[in-house]
Amino acid sequence: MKFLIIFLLSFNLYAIEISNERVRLLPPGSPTTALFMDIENPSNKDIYLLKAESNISRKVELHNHIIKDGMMKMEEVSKIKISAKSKTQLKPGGLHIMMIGLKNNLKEGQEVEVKLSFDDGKTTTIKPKVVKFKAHHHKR
Ligand SMILES: [Cu+2]
Repeated sequence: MKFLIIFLLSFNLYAIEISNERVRLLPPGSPTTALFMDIENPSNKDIYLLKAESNISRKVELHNHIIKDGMMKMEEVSKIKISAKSKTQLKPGGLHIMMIGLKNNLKEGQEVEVKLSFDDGKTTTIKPKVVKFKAHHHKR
């Protein structure tokens, strides 16, 4: 019985796997930036990211990009779904975490602390680095 409980606890700890986390470096004076990552859910249950918090900005919001009247726009979303046995990618042009009202200019290579809260009551703190993104071109 003891073994079973320990097994379940450790399984829960690894219900979410985060990789490729990075914060976009923007020119000094930029009021906002975005955080991207891959979130993997190896469990049998859908999990939702509900909240992100960081002390580098006044506000942190979950965002998605939508096409409205032929224009790409950002929109706040209340949660981000990570389906059972799958991976959700937060990436440029798609889902992302928006840091609004940066308190200081971010430096390349700087580590940022971000706390993520999920709907199963768990939280995890990640330390993404600030990185320069390569200019990307839209494929047609
Ligand atoms: Cu945004």
